[in-house]
Amino acid sequence: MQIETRRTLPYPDQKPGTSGLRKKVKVFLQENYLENFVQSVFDVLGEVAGKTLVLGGDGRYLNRRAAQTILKMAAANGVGRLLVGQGGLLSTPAASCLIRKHRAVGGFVLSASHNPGGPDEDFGIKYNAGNGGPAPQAFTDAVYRRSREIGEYRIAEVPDVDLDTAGQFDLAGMRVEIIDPVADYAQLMERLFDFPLIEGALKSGAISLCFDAMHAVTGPYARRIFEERLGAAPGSVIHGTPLEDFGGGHPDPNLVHARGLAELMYSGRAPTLGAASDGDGDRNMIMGSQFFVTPSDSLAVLAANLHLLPGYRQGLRGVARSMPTSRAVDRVAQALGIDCYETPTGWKFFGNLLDAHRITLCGEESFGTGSDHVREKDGLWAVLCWLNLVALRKQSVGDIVRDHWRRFGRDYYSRHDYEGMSAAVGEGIIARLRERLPSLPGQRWGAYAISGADDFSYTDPVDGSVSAQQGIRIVFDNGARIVYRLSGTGTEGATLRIYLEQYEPDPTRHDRDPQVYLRELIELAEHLGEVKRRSGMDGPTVIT
Ligand code: VG1
Ligand code: CO
Repeated sequence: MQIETRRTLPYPDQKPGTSGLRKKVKVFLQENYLENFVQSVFDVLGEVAGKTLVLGGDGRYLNRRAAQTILKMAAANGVGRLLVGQGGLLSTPAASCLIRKHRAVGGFVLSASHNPGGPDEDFGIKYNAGNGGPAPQAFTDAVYRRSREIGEYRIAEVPDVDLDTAGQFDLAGMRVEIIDPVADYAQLMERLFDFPLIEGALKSGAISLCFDAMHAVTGPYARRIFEERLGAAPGSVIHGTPLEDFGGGHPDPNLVHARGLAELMYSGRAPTLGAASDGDGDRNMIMGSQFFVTPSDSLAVLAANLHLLPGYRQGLRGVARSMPTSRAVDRVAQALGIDCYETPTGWKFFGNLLDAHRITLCGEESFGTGSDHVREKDGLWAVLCWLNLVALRKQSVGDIVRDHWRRFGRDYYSRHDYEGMSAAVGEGIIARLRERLPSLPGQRWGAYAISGADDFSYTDPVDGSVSAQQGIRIVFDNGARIVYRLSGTGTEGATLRIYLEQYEPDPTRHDRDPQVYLRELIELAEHLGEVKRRSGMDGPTVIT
């Protein structure tokens, strides 16, 4: 018989974080580490006979090896059909698209997203459910429980399969389809946007684009869609070949890690639109000539303009943002008379709202934007939104955003990350803030008087589930806000994130540098959190 049941011992640390299980490659290379987690997912899933699953990843180190293991385990666990992206590749939004389109029961996405890759860096795996979105908390909790008691896993004793040739074959009774990772996704994009308009504008030179794929998974998608289909000039996509170590960089689209792109956009040679995406293709950074669009502003601008695009002509049902995302989108929702939801950090919290048709658009301050077309944030989708908008409105990116601010006011925004502190220090900072919450309201520092302070708790309006302790919120009566939380995606120590924002209605004050405008608030945030004293760090390691 080709199917083997092998004995294994549980690991204690397979608890998924904000987005799947992320660990150092070395951790994943421990005996049966991946097998245990994958079998735990199958054990929680139950009967999969005759059902379809999707598999692919961001191309990082270990992607291919892990894909081979999962293929063999899927066959041994009785999966009917497995759709695998050619080369083992699938962007996160493309995986979501495939799960929905082919009515799969779910899918495995191999990625640690924006974390670096390579033998000494990070690997990750996440399971998405039948709606195409990240498995909900109840499911990942069950997987974690199962992983702590697992005693055996099933695997088919068969040679490795050829991941690089599109086609179909049988693997120990399971039908495997190696498919073009781009085709279904590109088709979906074509339905949502005005491709003829964008194509005309790109080919005539009315607009131009530089897209930085950061040597991650979006390279093949961007080349096919922007260059081949829409006629962007050859070379518009840079760093377009996926590499196992992303060329040594962090595939994290922000001004720090996409520095080359940022320099181009602030130079005299800047194209109309500059954009970048992350390791697994769900994040986006949007820039115009001499202009950086803060992700929270991008969400608000899209909320105000989405109805202009073909896939959204019927308007928005509602919008949602993660709690630390700025309140710019709330102002648009209010003007449109639609609901605006505030959810904890992580895309899984948007799933129920999207499935229940309560929202059309949602986003996070962490360079994530998406709509009801899939159940993940979607980097290229966001870039296409902006391409379509600049082609349609015939305005620069900067002018579109400045117009928006004139209409709604500007929410100055910044996030300060303190990476690499010990877990104890990070937890200490949050614990101390939590302790002081009751005494904070009413306290005043200069122009800043605290009007409210809490530890964010979310009750899902669809299924009633409660997620507590999702971040410390401090709100001031002058429209400012500070949020503190610890990252749930890191693989070493702790990262403290401090989110800062302040509302400015006066258009004559909309042209300031956010770091300068927010200076007092930044100092206050550091002071209230006792960050320097407790961490010994001089300042943040990354500012976005
Ligand atoms: C970060 C972001 C969060 C995002 C998550 C996954 O989580 O803050 O908004 O959903 O990454 O994105 P955390 O817990 O580190 O703050 V991705 O593109 O890394 O899957
Ligand atoms: Co990502």
